[in-house]
Amino acid sequence: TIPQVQTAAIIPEKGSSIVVKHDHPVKTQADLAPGECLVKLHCTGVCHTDLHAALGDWPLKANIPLIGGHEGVGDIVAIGSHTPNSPVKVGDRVGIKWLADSCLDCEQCRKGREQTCAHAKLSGFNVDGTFAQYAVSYVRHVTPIPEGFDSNEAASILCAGVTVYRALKYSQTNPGDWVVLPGAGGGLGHLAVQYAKYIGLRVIAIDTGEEKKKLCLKLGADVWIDFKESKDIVADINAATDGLGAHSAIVTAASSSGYQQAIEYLRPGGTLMAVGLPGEATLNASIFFTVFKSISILGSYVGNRQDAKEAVDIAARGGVKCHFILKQLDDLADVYEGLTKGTISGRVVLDMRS
Ligand code: 8ID
Ligand code: ZN
Repeated sequence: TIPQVQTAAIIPEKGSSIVVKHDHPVKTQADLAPGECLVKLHCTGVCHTDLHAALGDWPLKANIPLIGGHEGVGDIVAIGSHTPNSPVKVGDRVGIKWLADSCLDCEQCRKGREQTCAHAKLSGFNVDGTFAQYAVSYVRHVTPIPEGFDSNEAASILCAGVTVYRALKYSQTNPGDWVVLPGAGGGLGHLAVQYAKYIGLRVIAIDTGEEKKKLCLKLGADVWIDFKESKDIVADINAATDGLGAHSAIVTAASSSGYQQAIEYLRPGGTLMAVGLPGEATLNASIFFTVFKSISILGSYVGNRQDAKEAVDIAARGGVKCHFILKQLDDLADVYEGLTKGTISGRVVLDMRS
C-alpha cells in the first residue's frame, strides 16, 4: 500500500538550505496523468548538478520550491490511467534520469537529441525529482534496470554514467588514443575513467588529493596529474604522450579552471568535450590554434534513452562500477558541503529504503 505522506528533501527557495519534511504528500494513482508513473525509490545518487540547482548559480533557474535529485532507482507502484502503449508496467524496477520526459515528436527528439527537446521535463529541476521516497516520472523515459544489477550500484549510472558514456561516444577517439579527464576523481569523472578504459582508451586523470589519486589509479588510469601540484599541466601531458598531446579531453570539472589549456594539450585533430557546468564562465580558447590544429569543441549534455540503456547495460555486466558511499536523505546538506569543498571521491548515494 502507498502511504499518504513521505519523507522528502525540499529546496524551499533559491540558495537556501534543504528542508527535510516527513509529511510531504504522496501522489495517488488518481493524481497521475496519462503517461506518468509513481516510483517507490530504493535510492538516489547526488550529482553536483543538484547543488547548482539549489544554489541557483546557473543562467537557467530551477522551478523552486522543488524536490531535487535525478539519479533514482526504484519500483513502479502505479501508472496513470489511459496511458497508451506503456513500455513498462507496475512492479518493474526502473531508473529516473535528469531527462525525465521529452515530447518525442519534435525535430530534436526525432534526431535522437531528446535532451534538447524544448518540452523536456528535467528531474529535480523543472519537475520534482528523486530526493523523496516516491517520485512521479514518465513511462516513456524511465530506464529499465536489468535483473541482478544492484540498485545502489545502478543509481549514479542514470546521470553521471550516461553523461560520460555519451561524451566518450562522441569524442572522435579510437582504441589506443589518449583521453584527458579533468575532474577524474569526482562523480562523473571516476565513471569516465572506467568507460574510457572499457572502450580501449588510454587515460590521463586530472584531479587533486591522495584519495582521488588512489581511486583513479585503482580504476585503471594510466597517468595521474594533481592539478594543485603540477607546475605545468601541458608539459606533463606532452611528456605522457611522446610530445604529441592527447586526442581528446572530457572536462567534468565543476569549475572553469578544468577547461584551461585544453586547446594547448590536445594534438591536431583533437576534440574537447565540454561537460562540467560552471554557471558563469566562458571558454577561453585560442581561435588561431583551434583553427590551425583543427580542434573540435563539442558540448555534451546528458544522453537520450538509448545512451541510458547502453550505459546501464555496460555497468550491469560489470564493465564499470560506481564507487560510492551510502548515506541518508538527512545527510544531504553535508553532502552538498562536501561537493563544494571537493572532498567527495566518486559519488554519494542516498538510501531511501530505511
Ligand atoms: O550533461 C552534462 N553535461 C552534465 C551532467 C551531469 C553533471 C554535467 N554535469 C556537471 C555538473 O553540474 C558539474 O558542474 O558536471 C560537473 C561535475 O559533476 P560531478 O561529477 O557530479 O561533480 P563532482 O563530484 O564535484 O566532481 C567534480 C570534480 O572536479 C574536480 C574536483 O576536485 C572534483 O573531483 N576539479 C575541479 I572543481 N577543478 C578541477 C581542475 N581545475 C578539477 N579537476 C581537475 N582540474
Ligand atoms: Zn547529474
